[in-house]
Amino acid sequence: MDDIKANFIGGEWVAGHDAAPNVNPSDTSDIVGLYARGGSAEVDQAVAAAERAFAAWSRTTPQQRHDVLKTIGDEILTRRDELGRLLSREEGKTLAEGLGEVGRAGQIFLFFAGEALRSGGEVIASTRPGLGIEVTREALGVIGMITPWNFPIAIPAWKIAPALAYGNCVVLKPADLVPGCAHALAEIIARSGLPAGVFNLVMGPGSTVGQAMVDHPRIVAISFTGSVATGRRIAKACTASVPLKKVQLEMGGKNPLVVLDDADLDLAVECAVNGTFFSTGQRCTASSRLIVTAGIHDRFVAATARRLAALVVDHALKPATQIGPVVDEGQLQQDLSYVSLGQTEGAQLVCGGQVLNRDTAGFYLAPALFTEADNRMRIAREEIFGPVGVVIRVGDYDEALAVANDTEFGLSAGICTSSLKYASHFKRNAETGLVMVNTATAGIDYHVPFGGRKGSSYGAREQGRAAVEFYTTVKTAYTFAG
Ligand code: UN1
Repeated sequence: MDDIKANFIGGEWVAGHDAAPNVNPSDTSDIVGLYARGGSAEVDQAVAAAERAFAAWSRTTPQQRHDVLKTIGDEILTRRDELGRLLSREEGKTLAEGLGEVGRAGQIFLFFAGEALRSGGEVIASTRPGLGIEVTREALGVIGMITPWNFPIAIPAWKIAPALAYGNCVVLKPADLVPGCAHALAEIIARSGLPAGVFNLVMGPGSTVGQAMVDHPRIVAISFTGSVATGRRIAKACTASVPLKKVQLEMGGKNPLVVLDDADLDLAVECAVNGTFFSTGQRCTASSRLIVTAGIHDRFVAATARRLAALVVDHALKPATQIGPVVDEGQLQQDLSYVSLGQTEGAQLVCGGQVLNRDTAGFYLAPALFTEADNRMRIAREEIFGPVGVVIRVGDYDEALAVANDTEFGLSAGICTSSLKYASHFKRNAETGLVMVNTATAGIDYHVPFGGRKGSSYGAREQGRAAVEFYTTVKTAYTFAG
C-alpha cells in the first residue's frame, strides 16, 4: 500500500481518520495515490491553527508576503512538467492543458507577489474642517476555500494567492475527486517560508469537510467554486451564521457563442471546438450553446462536425490526445443522460455522444453535437458539464442576442463576426461578466477580473486587482488634527 498523503494543519502533516484512492480517469487501474480524508475535527484544528497565525501574518511586511508568494510561484513553474503530468493524470485533461494550467497557477502566485507590494489606500479631505480621512484595507481573518475538480491547481491558486497577499489565513478543501494537485501545492507552500498555520489543507468530501467549514463560527469568509445547487446552500448558510460570513461563489454557466453570417468560418469553428469541447467540455466557461444565424448555419455545422470527427479522444497523457476522458463514472452518466434527453426533446444528434473504448479503461465519450435545438429545451438551459454542443439556429443578430441572454446564467458570452457594429453592440449588451469577440468563451488570462452575473456568480470578482475586494475589508479612519 502506498503512503497516505496527509492533511496539512498548523505546519504539520496530519493523517485523517480515513483515506481514499485518487483514480486516473484515463485508466481506472492506475491509482494516483491514497489521500487522507478529514472531518470536522480536522477543520476545527485547522481553523484554530489559522486563527493563532493570523495576528502575526496579517502584520507582516509586504516584502515578506511578496517573498513567500514568489517562492511558491517559482517552484510551481520550475516543476511545471511534473505537476502538469500529475494534473492530467488525476483530472483527465490533456497534458498540454495540464501544463497550461500549472503555468497559470505559477503566474498567479507571481502576480499576487507583486500585488502584495502594491497595496495602498486613499487619503481624502473631509467635508468638515480639521478632519482628515484615510481609507485603507485590512485582512479579513481565516478564509475557507472550497474548490472544484475541473481546475485542480489554478482555482486553488487564484483563491490562495490573493488571500495570502493581503494578510489572511487559509483553510483549503479541494475537490474530493482530485486532491493530488492541492496536496502538491500544500507541499510547495509548506517549504516556502510561510509561518505555520497560515495555510492549511483539509481533504475530504464536501458533505463533511465543506459543511464543517461553512458552519464554523471562526471562519469569516468562504470562497467557493462549484455547482449552483451547492453554491446556493453555501450562500444561505453563510448569511444565516453568526457572525455573518462574507461569501464569494463561482458556479455554472450556459455560455452562448453567437456565430453571425459574416463570421470567418474557420475562426468560428475553431472558437466553437475549443470553447465547447476542449478540457472535455468541463469548464464553467464552456460554450455550451452555439447560436448560429441561418446564412452560415449549415456550413458551420458541417465544418464543426468534420472537426469533431477528427479529434483524438484518448488517454490524457498520450501526446496525440486532443480530448481526454470525462472525470468519472458519475459525470459520464450525467453526460449520457443529457445526450439521450436531447434526442427525446427533439434535437438532432449530428455526431458523437457514444462511449468509446480505448486501450485503457477510462471514461471516454465521443464529442456530441446537437442541431435543431430550441433555447427552451433542457439541453439548452441546464449546464451539462461535458463534451456536448447544442446548436440553436436564429434568423438575425437581434434574435441571437435575445437568445444569448435568455438564460439563468451570466458567466461568459462570445460572438464571431467581422462586423464592428455587431461586436460593439454585443460587448455592451451581453448580460455576462466576460465577453469574447472572435475568441473562445473559455480560456482566460490570469491577471484580470474573472466572474459572472445572474445565476453564475455571487459576491466580488476573483483574479486580477479585483481580488482585493473579496480578500480585504475597508476601513475608513477619521482624524481630527485641530
Ligand atoms: C477558463 O475558462 O480558463 O470552473 C477558466 C471553471 C471556471 C474557470 C474557467 N471557474 O471552469
